[in-house]
Amino acid sequence: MVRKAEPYRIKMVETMRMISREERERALQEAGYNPFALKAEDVYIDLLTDSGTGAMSDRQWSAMLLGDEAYAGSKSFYKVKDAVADIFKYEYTIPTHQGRGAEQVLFPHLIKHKGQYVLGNMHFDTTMAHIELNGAVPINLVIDDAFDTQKEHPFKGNFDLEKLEKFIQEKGKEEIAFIIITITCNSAGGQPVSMENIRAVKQIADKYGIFVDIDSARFAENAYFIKQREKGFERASIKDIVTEMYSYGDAFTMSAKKDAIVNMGGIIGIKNNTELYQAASATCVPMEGFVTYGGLSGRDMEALAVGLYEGLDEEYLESRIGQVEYLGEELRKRGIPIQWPVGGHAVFVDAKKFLPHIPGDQFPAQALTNELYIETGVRAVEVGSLLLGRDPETGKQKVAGAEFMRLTIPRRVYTDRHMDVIVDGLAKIAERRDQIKGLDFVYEPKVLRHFLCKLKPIGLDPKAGEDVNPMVP
Ligand code: P70
Repeated sequence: MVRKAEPYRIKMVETMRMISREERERALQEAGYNPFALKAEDVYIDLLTDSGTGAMSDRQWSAMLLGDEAYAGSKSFYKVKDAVADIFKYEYTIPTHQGRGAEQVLFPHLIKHKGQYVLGNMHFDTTMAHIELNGAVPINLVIDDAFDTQKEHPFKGNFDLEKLEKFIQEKGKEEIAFIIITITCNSAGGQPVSMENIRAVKQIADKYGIFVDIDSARFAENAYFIKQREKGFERASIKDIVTEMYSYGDAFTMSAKKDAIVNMGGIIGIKNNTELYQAASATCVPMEGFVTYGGLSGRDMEALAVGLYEGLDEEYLESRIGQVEYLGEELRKRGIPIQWPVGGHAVFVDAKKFLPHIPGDQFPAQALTNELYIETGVRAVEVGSLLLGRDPETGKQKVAGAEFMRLTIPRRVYTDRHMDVIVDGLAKIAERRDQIKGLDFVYEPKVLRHFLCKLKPIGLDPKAGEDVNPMVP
């Protein structure tokens, strides 16, 4: 497909700078070989996340001036509520400071007792943490094809419906706290879930009386893929596709920092369930703030109400996903193994294939991420064994289906020339890949360890990392 030019012009720019290779080596060592601890100033192209890193539009910035002082009954809140009612058709809206805020408020009301299961296609990091913090057990039931990075499949984020139903039958429906559908499925590579699959999950849930939550960070990108790839939706509008997707949920938790293109914000949407809304509201007040601002300022909510619609714009989605695809195709031409087809928000490099000599418990994707920073100043992020963590009961490393380095593309921020820098860098690294070493912990936090851990390369100086201060982020 011929790509159109970006459907926007750039009105404001930020100068970026590349520090020298020696400076990058020192910065990474000081960061304990964990790019989360790098100063953003020391990063050239930042592909750590697409969360809160998008460029807001002139319409969003000007809407911010309309923001009120946001406490009880904020007029900015009602704009978000109206947008949620219009797009998702959910009755209740609770704003939160970001996605994990929504999770911490809603999940305790869905988990009835310790040891219950939460069934997902694939849980992402904070979602998994909030499930575990509430004593429940997250189970991933994505189709096996999700882990076969070379296999063509239009919807690699789909649930394995047979596995889902079998799990419910084996454990008993009262042992299932809820089902969570993550769209797009971040951990599998930003892979979409088909409408047919979402519908079928809801049918199974209804059969057993199980609640369905939609983890909604990238809801619009998922709808775009449905329009592109699923029969019967070729002519539907993105908004109508979103509305249908959400007709199969009972609630949603959303990090608005992704598809709603704001720097900060989250939403809980609840369909027709006054009791749950009341319970969640009572938790929101002490955790996030009053229910008409949930940790956000009026300005944030104004930008969010506009962003929810901008994220649905088809020309924008075509340009955004087209850029991610461009990066993926160029990498493939150079023989770099990636999750294929590429997902919505990122290209996921298959580090198991790229660095076959590094075992999972030495974090090959983290090693590759570090090498990419040294080579090019580009910061990516590991989505593999390091992010997955340990079983909280046994303390054993969980087994990752894939070891990915995620090249996450912020919305409306970088150009194709920036993508080329990444491609050239990885092609160079490929030539010396067998010299790259695995990593071991110097400091390992118990929960969400990937954000704050410190590491050292295995087999280098055995004292390396000993002077790392774990208290410095
Ligand atoms: C990301 C960030 C956040 C997220 C998500 C899904 C499907 C909920 C949340 C929580 C997290 C991250 C990871 C690595 C580096 C930086 C940030 N995903 N559900 O980049 O939302 O962050 O707003 O609390 O993807 O994928 P929030």
